Amino acid sequence: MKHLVPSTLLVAALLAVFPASAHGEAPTHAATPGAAAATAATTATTMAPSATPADAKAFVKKVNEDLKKLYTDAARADWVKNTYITDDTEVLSADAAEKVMVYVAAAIKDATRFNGLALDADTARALHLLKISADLPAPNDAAKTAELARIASQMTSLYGKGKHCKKGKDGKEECRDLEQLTNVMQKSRDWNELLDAWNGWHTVSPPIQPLFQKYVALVNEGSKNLGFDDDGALWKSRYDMSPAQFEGEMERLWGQVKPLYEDVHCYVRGKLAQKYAGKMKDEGAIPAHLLGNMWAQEWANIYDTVEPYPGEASLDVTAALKAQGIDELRLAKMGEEFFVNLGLKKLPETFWTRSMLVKPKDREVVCHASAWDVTSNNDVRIKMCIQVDEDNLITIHHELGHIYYYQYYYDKPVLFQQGAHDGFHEAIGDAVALSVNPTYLQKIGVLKGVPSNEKALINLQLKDALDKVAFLPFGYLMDKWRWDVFNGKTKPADYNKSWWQLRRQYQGIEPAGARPANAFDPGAKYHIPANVPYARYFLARILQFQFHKSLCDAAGHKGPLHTCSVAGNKAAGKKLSEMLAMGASKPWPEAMKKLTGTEQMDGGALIAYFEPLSKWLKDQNKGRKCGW
Ligand code: X8Z
Ligand code: ZN
Repeated sequence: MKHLVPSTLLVAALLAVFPASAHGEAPTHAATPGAAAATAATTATTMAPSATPADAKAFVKKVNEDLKKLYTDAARADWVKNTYITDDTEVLSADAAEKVMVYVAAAIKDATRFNGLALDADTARALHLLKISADLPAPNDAAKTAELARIASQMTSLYGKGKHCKKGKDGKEECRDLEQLTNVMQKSRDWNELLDAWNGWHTVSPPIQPLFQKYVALVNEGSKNLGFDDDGALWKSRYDMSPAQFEGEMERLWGQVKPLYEDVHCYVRGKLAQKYAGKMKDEGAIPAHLLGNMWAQEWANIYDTVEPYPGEASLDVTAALKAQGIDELRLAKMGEEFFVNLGLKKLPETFWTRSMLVKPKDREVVCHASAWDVTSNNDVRIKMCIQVDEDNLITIHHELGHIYYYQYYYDKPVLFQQGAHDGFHEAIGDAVALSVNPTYLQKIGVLKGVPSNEKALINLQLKDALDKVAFLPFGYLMDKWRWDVFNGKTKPADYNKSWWQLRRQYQGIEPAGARPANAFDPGAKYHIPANVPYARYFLARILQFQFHKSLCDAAGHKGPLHTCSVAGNKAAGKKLSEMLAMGASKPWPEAMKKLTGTEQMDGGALIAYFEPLSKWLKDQNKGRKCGW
């Protein structure tokens, strides 16, 4: 077996970084990650006999300190890379990430010497979180670790820089980036124009596939190195239950909401078949380019095509925002105001000076929205290419949800500076945004004259469902695809085939024509080249309704869930911030209990929220042949 450094250095380095004699005192040496990594291979055997609970506590303290420094270095480099993609920043970010990888792998192995000891709850929790913390698990080989770091960085850059170029009418080459192509997907209702934009973006991903294949092999090797069957097993281990139980949970939750999705699918397909008569039939799967979104993951952009009662309620939030001259900064400020009015903290001044809210004209950036705490110490920022529209109004609240989580747990040890699980992190902003409903938008003067009759309600609910419900199968299948890629059931030659099998099976979506032999369509979705697990978003769609319900209860709301907005309610804000402040310090069911009073994830609140629509859809779809 290869070692990261020559084995003669191992013991010396080990003693320098995690002294065996520490016995309760925090080691005082500043660990260099390389040295820490070097300790990995021998630690378990050399330290095991003398390890005590006090050693474990000291070890955790040291790891938290080291990680804070390493994460900060990596985040600074990554921030610059994401907001200024060049060959240099790509390497700098990869190098910083590599240091984290090496350190984390070594620390995880080192921590095995505490196995079987009776530890206090915080120490045990921290060691558990350390074990599941590797974003890019390092193989036990320095060259491979470095290669993995570089590949991961390259894949994100390729995606971020992605453009589709073709000869224009005047013979000149014209290129369109994802933002431009997205614009077409949102606004065009022309079959060919939509297909052209869809096909265009899907030419960006084939060059990513060879890198992705190597990445799969390397993260799997790294995961085995850290004691997991494969990288998917590591991802599934992050929910305070076994990977098999987690798969069961996902399936259970999907089962709760699937009938509602099928009803939405059926209704929308009927409308699209009318709109695109002659091009598609009202049966089977829906062509993937018609749903207003590059990945057909959220469909609210085609609301105009499927509106149940045309003209009954003007829900054109985009037009309203534009009419009022709201710019990118104002949109972000509106988000902050919502949280502040709940009684939560203001954003630090540095948020406004350091965030990237508008796409720079002079350089390549990764536009996919993200939220950061660069120093794990309230250096919070958003990176986003805001366009003033309804999607972005919701996304800004989503990102601020992450930022507010950071703001409430940044004084905790770094290992606890995470969501109760990653679905919690994704759900906060969305739960809050459920209160940014038309009634509220009318109150703050964005929307005018929102009627409250039955037809307007159905319009509104359908529009909501196009985003919230339509997303569910996509949220589920993204990782279903990767789980089987990681465990080897899906071979590289079948990547695209299995992707479309899942898209067909769960979403009832299919490509408009045969895909080219070199197509790598999963790579055209950010989170796949960017190595971001996706089950979190599925869970967040479920959780946000549960959280919304609890916040509404705290606010004393009476009446159906869909009529609730907790805007300005301090009791709801208090309840939320208390849960946020827990970070990951306790298993997620405890955080869940704090906010909702239960320890289970449950789709019931989502179903209750959409009850009026659900009844209406059943009526509409009567006698039609639903399903695909
Ligand atoms: O990636 C995101 C956020 C950043 S965590 C913008 N989302 C998923 C996506 O865009 O695919 C939010 C919804 C789902
Ligand atoms: Zn997010």
